[in-house]
Amino acid sequence: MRINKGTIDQHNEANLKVHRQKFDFINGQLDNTEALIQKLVDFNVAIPSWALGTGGTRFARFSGAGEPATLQDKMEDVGLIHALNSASGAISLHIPWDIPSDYNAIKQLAADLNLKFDAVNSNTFQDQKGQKHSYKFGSLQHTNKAVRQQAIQHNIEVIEHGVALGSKALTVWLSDGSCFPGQLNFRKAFQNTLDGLQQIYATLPSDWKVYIEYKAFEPNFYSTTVGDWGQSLLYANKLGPKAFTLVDLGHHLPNANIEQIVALLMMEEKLAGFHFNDSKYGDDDLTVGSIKPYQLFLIFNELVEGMDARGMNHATDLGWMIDASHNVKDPLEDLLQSVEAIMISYAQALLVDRVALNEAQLNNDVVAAQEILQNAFRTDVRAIVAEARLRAGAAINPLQFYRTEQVRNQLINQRGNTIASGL
Ligand code: LRH
Ligand code: MN
Repeated sequence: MRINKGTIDQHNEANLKVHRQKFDFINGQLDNTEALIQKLVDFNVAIPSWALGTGGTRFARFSGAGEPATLQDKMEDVGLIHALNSASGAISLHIPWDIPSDYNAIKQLAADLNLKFDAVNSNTFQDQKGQKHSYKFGSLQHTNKAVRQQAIQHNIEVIEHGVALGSKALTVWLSDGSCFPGQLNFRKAFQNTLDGLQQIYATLPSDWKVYIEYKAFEPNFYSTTVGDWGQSLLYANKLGPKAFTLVDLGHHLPNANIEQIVALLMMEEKLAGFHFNDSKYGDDDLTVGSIKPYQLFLIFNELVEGMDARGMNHATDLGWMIDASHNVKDPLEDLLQSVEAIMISYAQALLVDRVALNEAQLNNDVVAAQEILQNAFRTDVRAIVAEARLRAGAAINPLQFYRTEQVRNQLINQRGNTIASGL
């Protein structure tokens, strides 16, 4: 379903007066609004192809309606989100869930929808129909060479799919690990995995990157072979300059200091980017900023400090992706909320008075340091984020537009009560 530009203009017209009041109020308090707005206009977060349908848990999945049934439908839904917030101009595909049947048609559709193809994701955590060897006891770590070879071959094929689409990165998340003490020789599992990753790495095009995504637990519940940032960094350093560590916010043990991990990975120039989501307990894959918005702000605070310290391009030098699952929300509303939360945290981090913070840190003025950070975190930047959307031709209030225009009902009328497979 395509959003008509005229309808967005009408929406903005109706919201302009109130928006102007809010924007003029915050603009009056800041001295770098224009630079801030330009950074927001340039910033984009990729949408995962697997998060456009309703998700579920092992207990139940309460499916929604009007959900995408094909890759084309999924791209249309990402295009719809991007038309409303002009900050979601990329889709991240998962192979084999999203193997294009016609590459040229898919690339033409992406161009029509103003979308790029972000990192492609391999999948050796499920057994596909007709698959020769099972991944029940792992893939690249597996004790059986034939299983490892099958997983290596799959990742090489995923890179080929990505090259054909114009993607520039492969994300490898391995569910490999063990469920019981004694089940696995950790050293051999690491070495098998490294050997497999080295064979995959050797086939990477010169301008590609490989993102090593770590996760503390699930589906294995005793050990995970890429279980934390240290292990992922070990692999990335042993692989070479095109290998980086990907931070999925939900993949940490409780109370992990993720912003410190981010600062150090950037110090090592080994930060790939993110799978943004939020969680209270495990890998809950909840809406970004819905549980720990202050943590999200602190992560962006380290990102802005680290990127500026290295003269990095905020919009393009790291991988910005969402990885969420929608058990009780409309998937598109959930994704609109997630992108909004990311833009708000990024804008607040850009407001931090770096000179004053640096001075407070040098003087160990702990109170002043907290005041400087929380002053930015407590600044309501929503009108500035909306202004960036307005200037980029998108909607002042995407969620309000989505509901007022009854977009979900229009999708149901168009697709019928189709139910898509979400995670
Ligand atoms: C694993 C993960 C990984 C994806 C999968 C869909 O928990 O975060 O990034 O492959 O979710
Ligand atoms: Mn992830």
